Amino acid sequence: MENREIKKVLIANRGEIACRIIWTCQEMGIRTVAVHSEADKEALHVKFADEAVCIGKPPSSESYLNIPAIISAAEITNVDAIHPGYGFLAESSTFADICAECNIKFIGPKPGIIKMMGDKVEARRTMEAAGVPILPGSPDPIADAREAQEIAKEIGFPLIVKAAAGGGGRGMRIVREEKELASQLETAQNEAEAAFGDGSVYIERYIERPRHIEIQVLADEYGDCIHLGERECSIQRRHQKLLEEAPSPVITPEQREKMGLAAVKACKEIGYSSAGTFEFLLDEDGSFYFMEMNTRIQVEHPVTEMVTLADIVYNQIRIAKGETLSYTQDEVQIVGHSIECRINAEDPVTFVPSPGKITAFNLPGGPGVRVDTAVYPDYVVPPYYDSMIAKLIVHARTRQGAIRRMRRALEMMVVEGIKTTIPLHKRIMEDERFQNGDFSTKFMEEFL
Ligand code: MV4
Repeated sequence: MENREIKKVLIANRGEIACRIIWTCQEMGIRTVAVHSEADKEALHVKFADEAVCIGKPPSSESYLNIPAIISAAEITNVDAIHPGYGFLAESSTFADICAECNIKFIGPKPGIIKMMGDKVEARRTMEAAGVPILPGSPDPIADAREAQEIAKEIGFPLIVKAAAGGGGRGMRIVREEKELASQLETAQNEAEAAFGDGSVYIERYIERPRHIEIQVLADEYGDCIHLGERECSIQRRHQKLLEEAPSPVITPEQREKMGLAAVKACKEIGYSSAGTFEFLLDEDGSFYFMEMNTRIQVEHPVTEMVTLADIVYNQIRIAKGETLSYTQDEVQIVGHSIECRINAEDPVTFVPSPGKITAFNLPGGPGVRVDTAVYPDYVVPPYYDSMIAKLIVHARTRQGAIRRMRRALEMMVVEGIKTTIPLHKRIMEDERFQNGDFSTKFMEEFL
């Protein structure tokens, strides 16, 4: 196999994921370069990297999203590769293209694939062609109200209008009856135009109480691909996930194999390489439908790592080096149960961000507890970025054991000086419907 040398990696990110990437690089003997904004001089990723480069002012647009500044830092430090983490430039095909032009390996799939998956209409069409189940809907962007009415006649109501350039729930409109269709279509188009500069929308049959289930895949550059099972991500609020678990309490081994095989087959057909995630909607009758594909490492990747013993960042780097996958599908086993609680610097009732100084801090430990974080005592959480300050992850033999372990770990986690979502997670762990695995994406609407 043709191998690319990766001796030094620049991490184009901050916070816990930058630290997470550094941990694996260190284990692999790869040197690391941190980039940081002026607000992040005291950030942990800066302290743990071998080198650090300041790339601009505190706002993301002037630092972590500043492509020329990041490429300059990569050139000055002579790195072989850039790991983008999640968010920021992780799904920018433009950034991946520029990295390639500069002979820097972008740790992720090919730019053309990132671009294709960014267009939700094209992603849907591609998945349908690859045999992945999709919901009945429009094969192309909707031209006008008349076309919308024709499609509605075929798929019925309720239906959902989604932005082609959207994702993560922005620019969606649910339509429950014919007489609302034209006006809701126009609203969705206007919102999409305002939010993304692209007013293209498409239509799908609406599932009332779905679960959000996603499949983690790993694919090398030679057409081999495996899946690492599913994550259950239904517990979310306003399209922000609050906690995730693996495996899903409702997915059977047969269902897992069916969803996994569909994802693997699709990866092979489109020439996908690197780690990736297939998001599915699971209907109450057990049917699953493709929603979106994420071409990056995800926030919730640790729950998969816990139940499979895989290091997903290690696999991303191996694949980027041009190596083959290090295990076969038969060697992947799901052992026990893992839950991740996202600890945000937010008011646990209003979800208003709560940046500031952490005056007291204690991390839980003990059997089956993992904490991915970049904060420490006396650290000042800056107001400029995402409010997630830690991920508390547990692993146990059973789901009930994992819930007990999470309750214990949440009790032992101390963060003072700022408000956090720890109290909210304690309440969710005590909820009977959560404990019974009896929930959908509507869980939080019914919980609060
Ligand atoms: C849907 C749906 C029901 N039916 N599509 C939300 C995020 C975006 N990726 C798509 N989303 C949804 N699409 C059809 N045809 C319900 C949602 C949805 C949702 C999906 C996953 C997790 C949380 C959600 C919360 C509200 C709506």
